[in-house]
Amino acid sequence: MRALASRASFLAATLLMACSHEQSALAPDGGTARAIYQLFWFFTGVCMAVWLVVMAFMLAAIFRWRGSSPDPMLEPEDASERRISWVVGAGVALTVLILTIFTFASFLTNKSFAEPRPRSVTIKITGHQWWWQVNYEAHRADQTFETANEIHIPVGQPVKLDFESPDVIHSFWVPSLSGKQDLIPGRYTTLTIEADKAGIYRGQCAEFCGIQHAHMAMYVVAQASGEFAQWRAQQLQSATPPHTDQLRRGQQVFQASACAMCHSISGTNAGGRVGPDLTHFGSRMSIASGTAPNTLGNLTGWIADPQRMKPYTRMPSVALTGPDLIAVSQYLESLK
Ligand code: HEC
Ligand SMILES: [Cu+2]
Repeated sequence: MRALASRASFLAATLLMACSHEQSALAPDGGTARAIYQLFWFFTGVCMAVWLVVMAFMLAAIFRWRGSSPDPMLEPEDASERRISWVVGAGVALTVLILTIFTFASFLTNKSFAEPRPRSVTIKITGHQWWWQVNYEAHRADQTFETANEIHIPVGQPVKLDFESPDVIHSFWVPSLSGKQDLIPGRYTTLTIEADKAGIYRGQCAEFCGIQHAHMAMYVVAQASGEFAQWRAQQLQSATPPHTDQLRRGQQVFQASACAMCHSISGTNAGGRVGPDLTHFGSRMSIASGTAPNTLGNLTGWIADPQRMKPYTRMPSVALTGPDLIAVSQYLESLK
């Protein structure tokens, strides 16, 4: 049974990988990530060239040393003295020139990030220990909705992210799409991301934020604009009402136990604001910020003992009977 479950989750992970992109700043797929990638290779290339030149000079010095007996330092020859000061002078000038070019190149790259661009979607992202709250903003309140740990964006369109943190400093980093941006308590920060290709991009918190910092990942799902509109329309809906006795039982368990104090499910009386919104939990890929793939088995394990899967997570274990545990898990998975 256990082997089967682990094989199933391995399969799910493999499927996830199949359509996902490598999490790497060296595999850029969007505007600012590409600029950072080019800057990186420019710096690396120039530094490599400098290193090669230095090594060449060193080897030349080793092979040309003739072991002359009278110490040359004691009897400096005018000509060699002049040559040495010329070489040192040129070395200093070249170093200053290269550093100036580097400073200028990184200034220009940074400046290009700040250029205002029309952005079709604005998303507010709140970092919590240790998960991401995601709110899609709109001019009309009935067009806004909340989700967690998974951000859908339309391909080829700049998307504005506004950041907030109520607890400690986090850092939002999806290496293939952009550089890092810190989320600082009491301060407003923002970032524009853009994906050139459809696909799933993994990112994670890049600023140590407590014991489960490593389990604070997120996925950016870049979709063609039609698919994105469809996803958005579905997220705007209230939760699917339970349509079997078993699912109804799951909903009752959820509403009658501590779950509803911390989680919201729109269209029900669960309105807690402590943990992730679960209105469309069944449509998400992962549980607890990328800690495990979202399968019924993993979910049951999570609800039964969240502290085992993610020690010190802010979700406590809630005592449920076996049948209640299964019913509530099935209910949450039905919330597509
Ligand atoms: C004290 C508040 C609290 C209670 C009570 C609570 N949770 Fe949670 N829950 C959280 C927090 C906080 C998280 C985020 C944990 C993390 O990722 O570290 C969470 C995460 C989850 C997730 C994963 C969501 C996601 O998108 O990754 C599910 C599912 C969940 N809780 C279900 C339940 C159920 C079912 C119950 C009742 C049996 C329950 N919770 C009780 C606070 C709570
Ligand atoms: Cu963090």
